[in-house]
Amino acid sequence: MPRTYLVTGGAGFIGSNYIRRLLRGDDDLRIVNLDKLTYAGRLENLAPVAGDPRYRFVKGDIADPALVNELFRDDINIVVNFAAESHVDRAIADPGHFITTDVYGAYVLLEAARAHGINRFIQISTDEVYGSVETGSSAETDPLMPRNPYAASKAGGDRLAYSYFATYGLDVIVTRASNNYGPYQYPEKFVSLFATNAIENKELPLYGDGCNVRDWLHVDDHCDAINFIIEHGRAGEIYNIGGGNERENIEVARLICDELGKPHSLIRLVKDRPGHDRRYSLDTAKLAALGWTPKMPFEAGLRAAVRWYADNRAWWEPIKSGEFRDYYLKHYGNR
Ligand code: NAD
Ligand code: TDX
Repeated sequence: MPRTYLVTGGAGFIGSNYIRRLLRGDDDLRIVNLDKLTYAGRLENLAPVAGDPRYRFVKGDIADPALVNELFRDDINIVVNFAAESHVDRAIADPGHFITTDVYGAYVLLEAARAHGINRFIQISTDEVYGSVETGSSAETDPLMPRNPYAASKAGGDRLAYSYFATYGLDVIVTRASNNYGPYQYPEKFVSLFATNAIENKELPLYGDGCNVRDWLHVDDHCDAINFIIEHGRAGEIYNIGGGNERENIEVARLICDELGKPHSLIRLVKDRPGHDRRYSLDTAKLAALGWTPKMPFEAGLRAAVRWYADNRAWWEPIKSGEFRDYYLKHYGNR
């Protein structure tokens, strides 16, 4: 029997990279992609695999119990729950959807998994649940201190998933990855926004003093780590997935300009994000001890990602002149 994956949020940035990767080989598997197609979900991300007989797309909400239970009748073995509202600035402006999807949606999936039985449930969480880390690095055993509604909702889904292991013995693993970058990232996130703005000779709005630190993980490394954890991880465990590439935002902004041959004067310091976490940093010893480390060197990965945006204007131009433009003007005006 082929293994059947339920991938949720598979039309978004990481989920679509994950599905394209799973289908790259000729492995005997099946994938059901459940995605609501919010502003961030784009079927064009999956155009290369849409005709693959192993792949099925279902448009719908993870927070819809009737639909989710129906899908679980399909003998799902592995659940990878990517579906989420994922952008911090949107959470600050309007937190409600984050709670319904990132917490209640996770609950609906976990309940269905418990009722129908599965082999493994991967809850995709994030380094943001640890909150701002002034010194040192967050280990999986560290307390959670989320500081914005996105991070708090993700912490809710993260701990709810664990509770289904502790209480019901469901085979759950929680992964906490650092900031992803790569192709097909909705152009509201730092790297994809700055790369596409620079291509268009628009200003790059750098929050605060530009010295906040993020750890950058290439999306291919993230997807590779998820597959490794599905095969080798232990039920009930949490695994940090880091890139080992901590950089100040200003440094990344300059690298993006350099790759595109644009002047650093495009970078403009703007009003800070409220509650802006100063630094994220993951202690990745646990996953390294299990046998996985990231492979993509940051400068090469960033260069490739920026090139992808330069070479794929047809992917992001309609987004930036449509929904994204309306959202941006509403919240930031013509800054
Ligand atoms: P994304 O915003 O690009 O994609 C999210 C996808 O989920 C979209 O396709 C959207 O349509 C879908 N979705 C949203 N609400 C849904 C619902 N109620 N039901 C079904 N589908 C729904 O996000 P991403 O950057 O690909 O992130 C994927 C996951 O990884 C998220 O859980 C996020 O919290 C986590 N994560 C992201 C990063 C990062 O840097 N991007 C880092 C660590 C963890
Ligand atoms: O316009 C911007 N200017 C700016 O200076 C944007 C969009 C961001 N930034 C800064 C804020 C952060 O310090 O860049 C850094 C990265 O910002 P985001 O891309 O919004 O990511 P972040 O807030 O760090 O959260 C991300 O990492 C963890 C993802 O969006 C989450 O989904 C993931 O869980």
